[in-house]
Amino acid sequence: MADASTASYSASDITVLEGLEAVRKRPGMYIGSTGPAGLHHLVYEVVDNAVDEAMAGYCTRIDITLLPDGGCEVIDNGRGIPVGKHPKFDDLTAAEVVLTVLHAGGKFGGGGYKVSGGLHGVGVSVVNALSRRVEVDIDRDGKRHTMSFIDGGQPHDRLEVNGDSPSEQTGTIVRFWPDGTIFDELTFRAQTLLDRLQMMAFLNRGLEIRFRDLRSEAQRKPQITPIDYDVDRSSDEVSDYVAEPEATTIAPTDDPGLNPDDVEFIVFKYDGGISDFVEHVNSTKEALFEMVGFFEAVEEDQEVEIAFQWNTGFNSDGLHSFANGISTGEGGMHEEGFRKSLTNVFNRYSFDKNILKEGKDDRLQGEDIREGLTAIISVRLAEPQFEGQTKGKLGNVSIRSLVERATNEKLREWLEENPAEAKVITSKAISAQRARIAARQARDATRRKSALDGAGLPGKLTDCASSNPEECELYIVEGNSAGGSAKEARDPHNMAILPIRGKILNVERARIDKMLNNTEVLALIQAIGAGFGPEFELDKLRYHKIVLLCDADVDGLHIRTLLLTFFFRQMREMVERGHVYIAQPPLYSTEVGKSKVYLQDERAKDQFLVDNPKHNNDFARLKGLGEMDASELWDTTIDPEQRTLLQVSVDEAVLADEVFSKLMGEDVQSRKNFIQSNAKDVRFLDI
Ligand code: 0RA
Repeated sequence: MADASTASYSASDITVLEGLEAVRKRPGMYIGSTGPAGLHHLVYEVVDNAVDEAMAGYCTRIDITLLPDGGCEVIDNGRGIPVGKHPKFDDLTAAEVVLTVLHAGGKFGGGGYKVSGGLHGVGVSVVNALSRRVEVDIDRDGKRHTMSFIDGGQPHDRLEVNGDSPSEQTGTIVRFWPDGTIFDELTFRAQTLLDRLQMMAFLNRGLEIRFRDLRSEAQRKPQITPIDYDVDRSSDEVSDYVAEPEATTIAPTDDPGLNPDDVEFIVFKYDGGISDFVEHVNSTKEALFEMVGFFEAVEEDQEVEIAFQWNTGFNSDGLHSFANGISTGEGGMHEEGFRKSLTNVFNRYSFDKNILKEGKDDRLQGEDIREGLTAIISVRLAEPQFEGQTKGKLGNVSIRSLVERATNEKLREWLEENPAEAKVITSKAISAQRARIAARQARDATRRKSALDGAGLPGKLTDCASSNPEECELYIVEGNSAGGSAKEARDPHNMAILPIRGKILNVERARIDKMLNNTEVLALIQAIGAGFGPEFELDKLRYHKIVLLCDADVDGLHIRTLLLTFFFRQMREMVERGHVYIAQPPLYSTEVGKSKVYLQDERAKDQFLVDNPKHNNDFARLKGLGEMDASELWDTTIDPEQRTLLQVSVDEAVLADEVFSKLMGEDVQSRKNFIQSNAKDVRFLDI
């Protein structure tokens, strides 16, 4: 035990701490990774507990604050974690058990229709295990109770009453400081948290979620170091990262951060729930009609709500589903039920109303009807079964029939009640059907030329020698001259180069048949070798790393975004599984003595000047990849021993969709706003 001042502990308490030790030994098993995703997971874990209180009907508001010293505070106005003696563990209160025993976060005792995240419900004890300090304040029974832990869950101050609760309120405050010996990096990224919090607010109608960031500018920036050839920084090894014993440091402690009185909360509260969600997603697109459709169905121990609206776009992947507030990105029974019924309802309606002629016209396919559809399916059920590779697939069979029955009945009703809307949706579906048939013909024609089946590789591709996809990397390089340097610089054993000239087609605004006429798009599909769209097969990837190598200027950013949009829309699994990376060529170079030093960006340059106050050469700004010769390009950007690759991640697909629509869609103003507010932040491109 760390602290001699704590009260004595019995044998069962020691098992408790052994449990937390297991979490510290294998953090990845509990929070996925020790990278940024795992770090943010800690916040979600605490917030999820508060949301559970909201789902149970006891909590109406959750406040999340990022503290200047690297901590995070989550306040809820729920019932407060129970503070009485725990029946199973002698000497421990229930609150201490919740904080120190794995999986104890669940609501013990009580019955009824309990709904909880489940998947993420590893419990706040995991947050405790992975924090260097945790403070908990509980308002319950009119009293303020407090306790704290240090060094991964060691009790520091046991639970005690600390006066009365302010104005008879109840609730829980959890403050935690992630452990720098566990995490690769300790800096929270506000936008990542905001995306998730906003999603939670949409999914919990009426719940108020507020966020504020009290960190100064400097405290918000992750530490980065100038490129230094003596340091091994093979930081692209994201998945195999083993935490170094050396602690990651946090922002300087003499920086007081911002005054809470000066910082407004960002507030998410949606009385329209998932209908507001659909409206939000479509706000960056052009809606096909104004109304957002909604229906719901409730059974004894499960319920579904569905909101939907069509836009004028061509994507048929705007269907997003959730179970107990958790994104089910791999779909599952609820999605199956909806898709099947959607197709049937629209075909039935079209034939009944003679929009399609029975026995003469082809049936609409699901993808025809889903073109331009934005829909949110949210189900709640007592014991969700999360399956699939990423545990993002809902397996409960019973929910399929509920969703299917509800959609059969209520969507048909909606169509009858809204004939004008029904008419534009069916016409759109029929155009999509025609385009689909045309695209199939175009694709077949292209196939015959052996272009897409992998047999033919694009002429512009300089392939690598190895044929083991796991070690192979495809560099997609902007411009022919940079492509030339990259060809010379690469390791021909496992690095292939594909130069892309000019702007590739904006796939956000084109249907598939048109895309296939674009040579750059064709070359990408051929080189990657795994098909596209619904026929994309991850197993066929010819390279496990797809690296985008673009200039660090506005044009480069644009091309990169076009490429990411294309991958996200047509090869999404490749992005979701972390196969897409962004190379980071440096922005500056300078001479130190006889050797050249490259600096990644403005911040690295500033840091360099702090570290080398006597430095008196002027810095050269590298204008483009083309300016570096092959050896410079190798040293700064490609050499696996020295490069820093950014792995592109998709946290919330439904919101990533929004980002791409903003960037690439019809709405010019929101695109401008987005680029202006995020252009400097491209280092953290997790969409
Ligand atoms: C266990 C049982 C109950 C509530 C909680 C835990 C609880 C945990 C957290 C974590 C953050 N905020 C929280 N709020 C509540 C049920 C309480 C009861 O039956 O009164």
